Amino acid sequence: MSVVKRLISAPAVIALGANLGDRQATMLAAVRELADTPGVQLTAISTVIETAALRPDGVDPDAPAYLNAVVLITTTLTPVELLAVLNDIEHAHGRIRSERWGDRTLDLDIVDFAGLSSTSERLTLPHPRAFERDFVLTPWLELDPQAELPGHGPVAALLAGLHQTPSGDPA
Ligand code: A4P
Ligand code: MG
Repeated sequence: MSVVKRLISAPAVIALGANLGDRQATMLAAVRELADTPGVQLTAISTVIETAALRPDGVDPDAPAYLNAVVLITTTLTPVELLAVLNDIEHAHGRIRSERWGDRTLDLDIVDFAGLSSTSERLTLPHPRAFERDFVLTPWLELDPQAELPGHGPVAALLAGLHQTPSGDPA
């Protein structure tokens, strides 16, 4: 049974973010390391975009800006095995976890894994905040115009909703 499972490749969407150090070099190295991981096949890499840091209390224009990107992979790893690989790559690039949404050399999140749903704290799928994040949805849509975020619908529609100008503002 486990042999059969490991022969089946599952598609996954990984979001990358970095706002400390040589952001571009770190992200490039991380993508290479992911591509070199046994059981992982890289299928697409998005354009890298620069975005203002989002903190728990809103966008912080004074914080170091992020580079963000998305990569698509197929993998024979399980979701938890993939998360462990991503955590190892983050660690190798000097990731220190201090405060929530604090500055970081590298953040690697699993946005979607084969449409699976998981609610554990260690691994929530799909990523619980991806649906409202321009810096995840824009690069993902670039790679897959038909992309759908499980439980939330088409990525194109989610992005259109984020970009909609609020109407009916009080005068
Ligand atoms: N975890 C659970 N589900 C997942 C998943 N699907 N993928 C757990 C990855 N990790 C997942 O993550 C905290 C815990 O989430 C881990 O123990 C992991 O097992 P973390 O990377 O240690 O910390 P974090 O990233 O600060 O936490 P969090 O709440 O996941 O942050 P977010 O939501 O990822 O936001 N602004 C810009 N412009 N660009 C960014 O990329 N990123 C963040 C981080 C904030 N502001 C940003 C950006
Ligand atoms: Mg993270």
